[in-house]
Amino acid sequence: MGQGPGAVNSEVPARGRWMEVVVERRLGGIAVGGALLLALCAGAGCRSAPVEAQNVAPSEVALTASGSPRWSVERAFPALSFERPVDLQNAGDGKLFVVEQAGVIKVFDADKAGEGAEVFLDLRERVVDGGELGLLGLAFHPRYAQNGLFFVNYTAPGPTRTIISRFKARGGKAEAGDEEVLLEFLQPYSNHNGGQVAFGPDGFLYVAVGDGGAGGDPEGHGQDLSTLLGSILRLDVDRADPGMKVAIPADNPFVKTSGARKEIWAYGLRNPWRMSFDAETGELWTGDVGQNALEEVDVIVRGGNYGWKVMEGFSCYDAARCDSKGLILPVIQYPHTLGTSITGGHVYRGKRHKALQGQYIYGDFTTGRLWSVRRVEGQKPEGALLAETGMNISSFGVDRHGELYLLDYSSGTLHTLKSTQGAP
Ligand SMILES: [Ca+2]
Repeated sequence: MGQGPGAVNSEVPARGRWMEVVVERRLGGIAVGGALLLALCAGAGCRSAPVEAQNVAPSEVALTASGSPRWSVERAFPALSFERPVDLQNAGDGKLFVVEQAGVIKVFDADKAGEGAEVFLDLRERVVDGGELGLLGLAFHPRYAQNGLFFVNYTAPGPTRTIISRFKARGGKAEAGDEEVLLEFLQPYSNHNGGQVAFGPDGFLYVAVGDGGAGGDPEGHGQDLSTLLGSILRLDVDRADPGMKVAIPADNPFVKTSGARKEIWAYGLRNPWRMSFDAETGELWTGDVGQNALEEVDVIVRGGNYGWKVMEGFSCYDAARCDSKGLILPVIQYPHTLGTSITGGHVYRGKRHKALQGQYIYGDFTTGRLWSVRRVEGQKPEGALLAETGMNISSFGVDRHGELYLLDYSSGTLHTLKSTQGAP
């Protein structure tokens, strides 16, 4: 089974094949039901200690009251299109940066998009691209305006490995030769490379790492704290510990755990494809791509174990040793009848759409369905279908005002949400 950048399924993808597979897997119509909703982690408690999993009963995905989507997508910046875009970031000003999987970052001024986009960084000679490999993530230093520093996550060849590196922009552009590699680790298979890098409100850099690939996590990386695979990492990129290019924050959860990698912030993930911090609460949200049945949304907390491969979503995966004790279950999941490769999005904090305030908006790469989920303390999360976009949603991004964009991998275009019922 091949796949897009976020991974769909079990087998190692053949390079260049995934798009055919996406077409094969595309599902028609609005399917209802099957997915569970559950709040295990609400409010301030989410950010401290892991929450223990409980026995949960399934309930249905809540569609909007009418049963039909209330939103559609419309093209943003129609003068611009990109080649296989996988990330969109802003640096705190009016510019938007689009990451193309082959290894190019392009930049344009959102108010002057008609003038076109320019190359900000070209890393193609260092990147191995195809399937789920490539340049996958970009994060600007919180003080980018002063120091010009930014960070990328990409896969490099010979042997295939993930590289997290730092660049310094000069005069609004960056050069491949300015790279400083901060961290690298081997990727045993070509798929499940995670790829997001994002600064938390604490000023540390968080890195999403998949389980290393193949299907069914054959080497058990998800539950193995001695490997960086299958984890979210937390790094201090403003300092360096002896023998390292980064420092380990003193309050990382496993700094005193024998045999554990001290970079790990949370683990038990299969392929966290796109993660973001809620600009208001500071919570870290991700979509974790499932194996054969279930796609899930997780809120990541310090030291949390998100279950893979003991669990897939709310269900047991590795039944021989299925014990959900101590595991953090998803905020919400959906079954493969609705989509087969989740793309995590953002908690909406923009001004344009009041109806979406505070909702986490995410979608599916293969079916183009777009959903929201809202967590209310003490209640079951409310999920809703927002739109059937028909796109291969590879990522989301926000501008400096928190307005949301969707990236269509196939056409390379950017889109915004539009209410179809006149709601703000
Ligand atoms: Ca999980």
